[in-house]
Amino acid sequence: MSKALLEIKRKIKRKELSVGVIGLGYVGFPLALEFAKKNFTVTGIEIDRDRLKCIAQKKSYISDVPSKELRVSLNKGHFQATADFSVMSTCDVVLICVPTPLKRKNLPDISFIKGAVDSVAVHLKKGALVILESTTYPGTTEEELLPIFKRHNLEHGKDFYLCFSPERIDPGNKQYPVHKIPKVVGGISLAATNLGVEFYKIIIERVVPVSSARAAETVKLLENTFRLINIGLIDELAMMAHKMKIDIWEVVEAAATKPFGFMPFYPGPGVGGHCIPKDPLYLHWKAKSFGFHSRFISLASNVIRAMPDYIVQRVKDSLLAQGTKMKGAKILVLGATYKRDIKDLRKSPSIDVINSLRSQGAKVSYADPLVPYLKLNGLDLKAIKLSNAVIKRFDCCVIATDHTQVDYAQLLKYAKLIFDSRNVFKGNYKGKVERL
Ligand code: SAJ
Repeated sequence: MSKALLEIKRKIKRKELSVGVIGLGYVGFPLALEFAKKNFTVTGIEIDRDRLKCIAQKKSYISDVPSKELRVSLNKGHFQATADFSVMSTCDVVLICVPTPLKRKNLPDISFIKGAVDSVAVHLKKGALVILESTTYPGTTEEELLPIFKRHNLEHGKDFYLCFSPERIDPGNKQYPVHKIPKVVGGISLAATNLGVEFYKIIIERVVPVSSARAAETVKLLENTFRLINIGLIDELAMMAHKMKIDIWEVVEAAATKPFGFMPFYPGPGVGGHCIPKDPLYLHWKAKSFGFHSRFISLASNVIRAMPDYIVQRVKDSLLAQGTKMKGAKILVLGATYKRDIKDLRKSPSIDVINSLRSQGAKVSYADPLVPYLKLNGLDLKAIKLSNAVIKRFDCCVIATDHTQVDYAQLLKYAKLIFDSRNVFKGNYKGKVERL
């Protein structure tokens, strides 16, 4: 057993291990508190002043982190948050959980990762373990991060150890809290991987070592590319089934009875959020640098990207069947966020549906219990409060995201026409409800 492994085991056993977490968002903040709850000393680095202010007021801004837990860890001195990277000099393990967005032309943007690593390297404690959790393309840890440490005259395996471990946080998922989600980890060396395994075993029931950081990076991208491809497939089959007068929802439900070899995906107005639209494009971009064009990722992305306009075309056809033209039609879009009961507008296809309806001359309003206001290309929209009279006013109500707290019975009773892209109204409501 390596000296470093003996050392980390000793520190863990004595609860002397000091943990640093860069980025206190929906990934870093729950992780930081998990280690603090195990009575380790955890320091969060956060550059967002508003977040630091919330923490100073002992108020959590992430639903998976109860303020009570935050208060206890702060009061016990097991957790502190700062914008000052110099505290990294006291940390035995540093987790990097910063955003990896897309730049224009769908190019990966790892500037947040590189900035964080540069700042960490300046203050890194000798022998520290650094683990990147931010989703990124295969090769980032080895090809982009190692050179930064080298520039700071830090030698891997001596001055520090480096791993990648994909984040798998599922915000709001009570069935799978952090400690129940198996953790994949792959290091630049076996010694690094072993340290990563030892570290995550503190809080996570099952830790899965892989042969390299590159393999670990690819695991995460496979997981989310798998979702993109299958959502693209079911979106295309939904369009096909409509032509063939087959109820795609009934077909998926029946196929889902197969106890093996099938996993249900459901059609919708497109794919939003901060993971699924982006992660596969990181893989697509890296593959291209090897001269490999992933046709599946391109095709699925194109099918999905066309869904908002397809939905709008179906709404137009449904209106026409009732003798109403799209131009000037009063349309209410229900659900502005990208996913049921999640308050997140990032890349929400509902917004694309609203923009597409407006481009066809419809007068569009929206209702969403989680989103009181919407800023759309300079237009400020206020969420409509649903009532019998209000619902009656619209020529068509489009269900784009199916929040559970909406009264769909009321909608069915008072709406003239409903286009349901989420199968809220299972079954046949001829003439009143059109489904995707
Ligand atoms: N969507 C469909 N049909 C489906 C599933 C999703 O149209 O069958 C749409 C959703 O409406 C949404 C988008 O795709 O607009 C993304 O939905 P998602 O369920 O994949 O949720 P996300 O974006 O929150 O993905 C995250 C990912 N988690 C991590 O990367 C750690 C993903 O790997 C998880 O599988 C997913 O949460 C989850 O299952 O909740």
